[in-house]
Amino acid sequence: MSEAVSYSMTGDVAVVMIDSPPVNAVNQSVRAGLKRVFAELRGLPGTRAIVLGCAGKTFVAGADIKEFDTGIAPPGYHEVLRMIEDSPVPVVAAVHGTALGAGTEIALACHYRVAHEGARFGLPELSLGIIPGAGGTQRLPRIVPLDVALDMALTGKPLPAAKAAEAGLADLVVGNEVVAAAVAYARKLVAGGAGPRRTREQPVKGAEQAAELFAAKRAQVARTMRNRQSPLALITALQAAVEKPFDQGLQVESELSSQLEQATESKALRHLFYAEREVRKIPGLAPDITPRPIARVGIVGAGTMGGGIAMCCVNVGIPVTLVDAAQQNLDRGMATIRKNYERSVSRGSLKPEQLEERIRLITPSLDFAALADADLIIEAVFENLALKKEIFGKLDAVAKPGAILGTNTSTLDIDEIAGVTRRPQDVIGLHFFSPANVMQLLEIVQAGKTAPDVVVTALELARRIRKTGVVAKVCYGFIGNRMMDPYGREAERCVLEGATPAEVDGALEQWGMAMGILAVYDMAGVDVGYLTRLERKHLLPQDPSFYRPTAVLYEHGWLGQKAGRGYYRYDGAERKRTPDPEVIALLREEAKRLDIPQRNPGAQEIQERCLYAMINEGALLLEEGIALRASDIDVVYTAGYGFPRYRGGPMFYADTVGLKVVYDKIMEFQKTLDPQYWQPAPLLKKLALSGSSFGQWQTEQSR
Ligand code: 3H9
Repeated sequence: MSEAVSYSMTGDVAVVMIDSPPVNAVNQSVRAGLKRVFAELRGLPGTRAIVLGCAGKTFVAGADIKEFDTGIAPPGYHEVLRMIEDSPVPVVAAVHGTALGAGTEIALACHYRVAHEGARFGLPELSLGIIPGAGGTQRLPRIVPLDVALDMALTGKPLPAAKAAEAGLADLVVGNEVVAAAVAYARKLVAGGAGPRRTREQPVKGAEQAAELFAAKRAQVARTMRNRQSPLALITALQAAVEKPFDQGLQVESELSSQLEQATESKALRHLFYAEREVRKIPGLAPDITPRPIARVGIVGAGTMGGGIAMCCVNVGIPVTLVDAAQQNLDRGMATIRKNYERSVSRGSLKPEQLEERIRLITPSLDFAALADADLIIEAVFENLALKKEIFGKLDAVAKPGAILGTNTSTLDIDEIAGVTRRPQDVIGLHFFSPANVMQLLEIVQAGKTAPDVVVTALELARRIRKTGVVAKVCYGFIGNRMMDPYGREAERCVLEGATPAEVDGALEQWGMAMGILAVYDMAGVDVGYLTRLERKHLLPQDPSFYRPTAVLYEHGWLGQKAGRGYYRYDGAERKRTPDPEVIALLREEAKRLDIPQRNPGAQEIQERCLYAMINEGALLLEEGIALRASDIDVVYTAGYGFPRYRGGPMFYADTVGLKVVYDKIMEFQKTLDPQYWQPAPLLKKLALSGSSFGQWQTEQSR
């Protein structure tokens, strides 16, 4: 078996290499290997310097996340990093790829750092609900100024090599092979008489600003990272670096780290880390299926959605043909795309010549025949089945053999759409979320006859355009919108019972949703949901209160933000939402007409009704096989619906509450609320009564 850590001598410089594919994550064997090698080198006469580098595509990308579940077996991080730092000869880190988390911390324990020009240094621990736990909070502010250290650790955004050099984190940036460059650098150090430069012996940089900085960051965290504990713990640990000697600071970091590792926040975020990688693996699909090549994409519909999808493609260099029935739509669509890119240019995230290049990659056309050479055509027109069927008939006539036909429907029956073509095996749902160029999620809907390689191609497309693709099967609303239905139903019903829109949204936002659902309706357009429901009226419950508030707003033409009013008023240049007394009074009147007794359900009941209704629907989706895994639902909700990541997604959240608690509450609501809506999903009932969880169920299913 090859060793995770080995060394060789290049003259009097020892080159230590970590080789732990795929990303050199630090596990027990890496730590043990480093300990063994550094001990051996200590006793090796003639060693004048040590270079520490990594094999493969990257420097250490972090601690092995799996170890947080199993416990960190000895030797521990502190012991190993201390050995590196204590080396009597200079140790130079040779960094390429991404030094993340424990990777950056190892580099900080080295005495000097040489970085490849493409390298990046980052501390993404907060995204896992933990803080740097291998001395990062104590060593980083001794190398870079305190404000830079705080920003790096709070945002998790990696510093590119050039910026790292500016901040003092990299001593040298090179364009050639980094290990060889680090050996040359080490030789120079030795020749110049430089010895070890131990980070822990350096003073904290910028400590004089510490008090204001910490106060400002605490206030910012309270505002922007609601309900989370790791960001505040991070600030406490950095504060210890300023206020305490190194070893005591390290102790503070260790205590906070172990608390955080056990907390639900970190378990939820670690769950998502795995869930987001698991979604790419589709049970039942042979691993050797190759995706179809996608060199050109066609898009039908130059509206907000079509334009956003076009941007996703040209952003990664895929040329697009954008077709619409009316010239003015094409002109408006192209103008919007340009305006969006201009905003990026003014923010400095895009160069003007890149803007022009991207616009050049889009060919607008009024003619469906222009789609003949597209490898993938995505229909993105209004949500109307008859219209979509008509378009698919036309696409079938013009698309080349083997071209994939995607529909961006968010609710409709894709089998029916595929049925109008002679190639249902090439038809798939590609549900983008608005704004498509920003939102992370791509729901990939495999219809009854969709060929496996078409699913694989869609997943590959998601990867290329840097989105998270989640595969679902066909049903009304697929995973995301189907679960939104009962969630929104309860929110609207709470409004009729006496809560104001601001109380309903406030309860959901306080719990952690990015935006309350009623404010979301205002943003998306009140008409969108109303008209979708109108189309499937025959399938909806015979309940006059069902989604009635939205209908009332629609009838008044108060269609949300675009109309300046909906559930709220949107006045002034900022279009800030404010409660609308007229709407509240109108909804009270409506409740009276419907004979709904008035009471205020309160925040906790609003949260439980909305979330448990959503979770129950999720359990039905699992039973029906619409979602492949409970964790896929969690990815859909956190990537596409503003569900708080630190709660892990709806199904993981249900597990943390306890399925028996959720089930009992649903049974209580069955008695106190409208029983037609409070029927526990059989799977939820079974798991709750047997003391199981969605997580356990998923593990059993995959065996
Ligand atoms: C930390 O360091 C704590 C410390 O302070 C010390 C505390 C005491 N562990 O993403 P990819 C796997 S916290 C285990 O598809 P890419 C991943 O699951 C850590 N496994 O590749 C996948 O496996 P599979 C801080 C890991 O090229 C495979 O590697 N570090 C880890 O798109 C390929 O991954 C982070 O948070 C890991 N740390 O992106 C960095 N990382 O093929 C997390 C990856 O079986 N990682 N794997 O599904 C990343 O951001 C990306 O993986 C990276 C590569 C950018 C490195």
